[in-house]
Amino acid sequence: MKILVINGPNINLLGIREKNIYGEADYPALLAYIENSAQEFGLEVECFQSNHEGDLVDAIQSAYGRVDAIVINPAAYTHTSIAILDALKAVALPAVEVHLSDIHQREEFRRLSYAGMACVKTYCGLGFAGYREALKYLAEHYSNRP
Ligand code: CA2
Repeated sequence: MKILVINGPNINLLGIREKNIYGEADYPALLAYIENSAQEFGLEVECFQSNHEGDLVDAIQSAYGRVDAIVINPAAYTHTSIAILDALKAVALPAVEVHLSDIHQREEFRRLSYAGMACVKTYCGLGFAGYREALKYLAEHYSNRP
């Protein structure tokens, strides 16, 4: 089973500021963590990060017919992007939403997730472990499906 893991704007800056919210570890450490988690569940992963909304839409479209599922942290576009929501609906692959922080315990504007409306599951507030949970969920619920 192959999974596309998509991260949105500023996730590449992890570990340099706001460590109280997002933790100490940097983006390369997140990539290593995702790769280790994928191996644990016998999954193949491809990771993509962009600061640009259209590139994230292109990445979601590129998943169609090529991968089996998506894990996505759209970062700030979570709360604004109907384009990302529509792309997730269009490809109609099982998608799991991940947020490092608990978006429900922060500013009011972070509570609304458009992307989440097209996702089968959301993990938030677990830090890196949210990505592991997302991969585990997909392995348990969607592997061995045609
Ligand atoms: O908690 C999450 O994973 C978020 O998706 C992270 C986004 C934020 O806009 C969402 O509301 C929740 C922010 C991405 C990382 O931002 C940084 C800010 C400062 C330093 C490093 C990264």
